[in-house]
Amino acid sequence: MNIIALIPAYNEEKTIERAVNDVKAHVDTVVVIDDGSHDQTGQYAEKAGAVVVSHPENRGVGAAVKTGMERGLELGADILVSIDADGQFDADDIPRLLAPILCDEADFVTGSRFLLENPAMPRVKRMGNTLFTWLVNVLTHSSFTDTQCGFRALSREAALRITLFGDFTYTQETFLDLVSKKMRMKEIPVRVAYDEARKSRVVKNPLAYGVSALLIIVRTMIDLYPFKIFGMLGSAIFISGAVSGSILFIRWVLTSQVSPYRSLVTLSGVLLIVGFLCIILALIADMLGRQRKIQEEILYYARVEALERKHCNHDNTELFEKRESKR
Ligand SMILES: Nc1nc2c(ncn2[C@@H]2O[C@H](COP(=O)(O)OP(=O)(O)OP(=O)(O)O)[C@@H](O)[C@H]2O)c(=O)[nH]1
Ligand SMILES: [Mg+2]
Repeated sequence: MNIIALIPAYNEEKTIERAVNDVKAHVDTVVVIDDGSHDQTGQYAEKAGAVVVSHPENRGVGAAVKTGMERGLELGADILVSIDADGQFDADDIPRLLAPILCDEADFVTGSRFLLENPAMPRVKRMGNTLFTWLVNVLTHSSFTDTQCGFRALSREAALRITLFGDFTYTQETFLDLVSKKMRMKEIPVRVAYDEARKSRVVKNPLAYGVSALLIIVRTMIDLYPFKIFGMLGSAIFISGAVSGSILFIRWVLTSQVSPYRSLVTLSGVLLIVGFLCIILALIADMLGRQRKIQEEILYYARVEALERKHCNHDNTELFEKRESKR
C-alpha cells in the first residue's frame, strides 16, 4: 500500500516543517503543494523531506489539492490523505482515517471536528460550518456532520473518478461529486486545535468565503443534475403561469371581463413562455449532462492509461477488475 499525504500550504513557513514531520511517520510520501507562497514554505517543506510541487502564483486551496491529487496519483498512491499545513489536526489520527479504506469499507473518509469534545470553534466559523454542512446534506440527502474539514482520505479509485472545478475551495464540491458517483463515504471523529492568534488563509472574510463557496456549490449542482434543476425551475414557472392564466380564464368565462387583473394576463403569458423555455433548456442541459458522464468515463480510462504509461509502478489491473465486477 502506497499512502501519500497532501499538504496544501500558503505562507506556512512557521508550521510546515513540523506538519511534514508529524505526517511522515504515518505515510510513505508527503507532497506539499506550495501555492505561490511569499515566504520560505517550499524550502522548509523540502528540508523536512517532502516532495514539493509549486504553483508560481497563489491559486487557492482547491487548485492546490487538485494539483496534489494529480502528483499523488503519478507517484502511485493507493490512498491519498490531505491534511492542513498549520498543524491544526493531529497526524496521529491518520491511521483511523485510513482504516475504512484499507478494509475496503469506504472510498472517501472525512474527518469530523464535531464528533469529539474538541476545543470550542470560534462562533462565526461554527455558524458557517453548520450552514454549509446543512446545505450539503440537503442537496445530497445525507447526514454528514462536517463537510468543510480539510483532513480527509481518498482511495485511488475515488481520486481517479473525482472531478473538481473549484479553485477557491474543494471541500463541499468533493461531497457533491462523490455522492453523485455513488462512492462509499464515511466520517471519522478527529481532534482539532484552534489558535486564536492565527488568521485563516482560506476564510479571510466570512462573507466572501460564503459567496465563493456557494457559487461553487450552485455550479456543481447544475453540472451534476442539470435536468432536475432546470426542469424543476421551468415547471414551477410554467405551473404558476398556467394557474394564474386559468384563474383569469375562468373569471373571463363567468364575468366576461378580466379587469382589474388585466396586467396579470401579460404576466401569465410571460410565465408560460419563460417556463416553457426553461423546460427546453432542461432537455438541452440533460443532453450535455449525459455527454459529461461519457466524458468522465473517458477521462477515467485516460487517467489510468496515462499513469500506466508514466511507469508509475502501479498495477491498475485490480482497479479494472473491481470496476468490471461492479457493473
Ligand atoms: N495551497 C493553498 N493552500 C491554502 C490556501 N489557503 C489556505 N491554504 C491551506 O489550506 C489549509 C487550511 O487553511 P487554514 O488557513 O488553516 O484555514 P482554516 O483551517 O479554515 O482556518 P483556521 O481554523 O484559522 O486554521 C492550510 O494548510 C493552508 O495553508 C491557498 O490559497 N493555497
Ligand atoms: Mg487551519
